[in-house]
Amino acid sequence: MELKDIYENVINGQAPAVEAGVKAALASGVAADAILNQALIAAMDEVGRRFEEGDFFVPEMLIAARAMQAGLNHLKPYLAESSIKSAGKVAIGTVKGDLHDIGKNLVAMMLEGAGFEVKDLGVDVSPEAFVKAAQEGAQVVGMSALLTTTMSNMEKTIQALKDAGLRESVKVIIGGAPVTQDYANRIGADAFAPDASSATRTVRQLLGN
Ligand code: B1M
Repeated sequence: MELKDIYENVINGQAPAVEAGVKAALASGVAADAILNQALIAAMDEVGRRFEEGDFFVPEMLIAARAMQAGLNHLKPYLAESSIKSAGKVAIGTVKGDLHDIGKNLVAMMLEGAGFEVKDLGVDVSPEAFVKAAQEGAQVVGMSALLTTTMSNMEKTIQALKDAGLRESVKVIIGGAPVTQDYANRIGADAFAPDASSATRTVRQLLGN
């Protein structure tokens, strides 16, 4: 199985074929970081591009992200051994009071697909839990909210980061259906992203990658 086949199978959302492809490539001696960069990450970049151009929609992106994840799960033990460097550490969660996680999961998967080390804090995440993740080394804190009633917890989290003396050392990106760039400006977030693929690009920019 060639890297190009893995790449195509990720784009087409063929999880079992991606997994089989990764196993075959490893067995034939292809380096884990080559599989990651030239097949999995490259494919997710292409998926993001197609999404932004309106050729792909959320379902296709989700299916591709799951296929990428299937390959990545198999690759992870080998990556630990390789010299690959993480693109950066991101802690992501859905804010307190909010249980919507489909968009957040998609953003997390796209970030992981782009080579970031992602700590998924889950849903209903308190400001204190985001602060703890920043204390534990997250360079970027990502918050998602789907309810107008929970958006204010983004501002509370930013305040909690300030109170903990961490605001200068961590970048904050926010997103979710009711969230806007205006709102991000108003609450002092570093960035807003309207969708998962632009979130990846924005996090790269925030970290100067
Ligand atoms: Co809820 N819900 N829901 N719901 N739900 C909405 C959000 C709602 C708009 C539906 C409606 O009334 N039309 C409405 C909110 C209204 C408002 O606040 N203005 C609503 C409501 C009211 C509720 C409940 C209060 C209903 C009730 O119980 N009375 C309740 C709240 C529970 C809670 O959270 N405490 C509730 C519950 C649920 C379910 C559990 C049934 C389920 C969630 C399942 C789950 O997530 N595991 C659910 C669902 C599925 C929805 C809708 C239908 C779909 C949301 C979704 O997954 N979209 C939603 C209506 C809608 O949006 N059409 C709705 C797909 C997803 C890929 O998009 O999450 O926007 P999204 O993510 C995008 C971008 O926003 C962005 O990238 C993603 C991918 O492109 N993005 C980020 C997201 N996070 C980001 C973070 C970033 C960057 C980008 O940086 C960190």
